[in-house]
Amino acid sequence: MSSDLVSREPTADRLRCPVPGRRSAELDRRRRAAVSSGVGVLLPAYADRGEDGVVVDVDGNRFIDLASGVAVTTVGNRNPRVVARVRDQLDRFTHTGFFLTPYESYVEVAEELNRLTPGTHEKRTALFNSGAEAVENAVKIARTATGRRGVIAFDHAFHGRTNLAMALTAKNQPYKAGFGPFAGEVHRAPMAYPYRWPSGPERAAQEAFEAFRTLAEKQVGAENTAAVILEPIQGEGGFVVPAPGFFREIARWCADNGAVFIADEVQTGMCRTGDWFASSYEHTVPDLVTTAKGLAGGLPLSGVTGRAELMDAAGPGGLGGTYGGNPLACEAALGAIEAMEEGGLGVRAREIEALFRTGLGAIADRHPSVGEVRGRGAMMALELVEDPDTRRPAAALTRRIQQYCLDAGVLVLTAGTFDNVLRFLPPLVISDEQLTQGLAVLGEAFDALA
Ligand code: PLZ
Repeated sequence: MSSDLVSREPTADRLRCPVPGRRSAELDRRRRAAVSSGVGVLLPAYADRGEDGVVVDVDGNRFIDLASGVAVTTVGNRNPRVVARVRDQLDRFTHTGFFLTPYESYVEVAEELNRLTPGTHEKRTALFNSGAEAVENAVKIARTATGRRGVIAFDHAFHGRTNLAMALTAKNQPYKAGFGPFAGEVHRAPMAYPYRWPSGPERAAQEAFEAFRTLAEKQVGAENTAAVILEPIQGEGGFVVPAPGFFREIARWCADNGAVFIADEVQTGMCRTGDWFASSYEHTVPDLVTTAKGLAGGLPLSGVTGRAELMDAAGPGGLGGTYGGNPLACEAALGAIEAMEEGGLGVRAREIEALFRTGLGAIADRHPSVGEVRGRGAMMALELVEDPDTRRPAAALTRRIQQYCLDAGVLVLTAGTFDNVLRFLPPLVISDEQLTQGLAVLGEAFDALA
């Protein structure tokens, strides 16, 4: 991006006062006395309102949103289609329990997920509340369908915070430390992480696959492997795009060996990467797909969608939960899917990628601390290093750049096993101008600190 394109709204116009303002500071005092400190808070700016690409706090500060609550408000906050459907549902009923007296919207969300997930085979869906719950249920389904127990996950993986999901998640701090013992029969294989593969990115796919195969066949045993779970782009792990071919080879190994291939699309799904699901870029049809986050426009809803013969393997009552597929959340999902389809939000995600590639590329050209620019669609990242030769992770710099952006009114998240990745995942309805302003602040942060 050339600098004359940058029409940065002066910080003073966005921020009315230093953060936290008076009202936020008061709320934060109450939080410390009332809320478990195990629930972290990145920025003590208490939300008052969400707009398309902006979050407004209770002191009137406006933050450019490059985080969308971790890929949740993909269609924006208060998307009109979501709001209209949820309002209407509020006037009808708020809960019955789908297992007790079912309702149409749940069936319709299942039909939509069956239609939108990769592959034209016969599918079924079950709905839950959170991503972690979807992951847990995908593993339950794989185990009961195969009669096997072993599950293989990868380095840098994040699959959630419940017990089995924690076992599948790779990173110790803060996700696992002190929370064991973890669910058994979980094994970990190396990830084809191109930037950090010891013998270079060209060899990552082949060598990581060989290491996976040795683990699966010699240690776990193919005949014991119920499922292999992989994110098409690792989210919390640092927006790691697997080396080309790796994802597909793993899926093929599963098909050849009777194991269930689970694509965890909780973060990548629902137009985030420019297609409905990121597995499509890998020309892969997963056996099971987990969804959550962007699915329901901000309401809690998750799903497992996949091959009918797998999804129907659990006995009636084997899958469920009191709230799974809540009627308000289902209506929200139908509204969000309409908004994505009619707003062409997949195309928009690719436009956002182009804008970011230009803006982040310009920063990378000026700053050798940017080791890599990577990602897909509206899921882009910078990996920061202390030295481009040793590739030693620059965690402290990453944190300082994030803080600079937060202080200047731009919501930016970090990620990565080494805490050295800045990640950008704005709502897909954000304006070019807001993105450009966000990128300008990021550029200033690098110029000031890197
Ligand atoms: N699978 C791929 O990205 C959630 C977590 C935020 P839940 N990622 C954001 C935090 O700090 O907890 C995630 C994911 C992938 C599963 C999950 C879990 O989804 O809805 O948070 O349970």
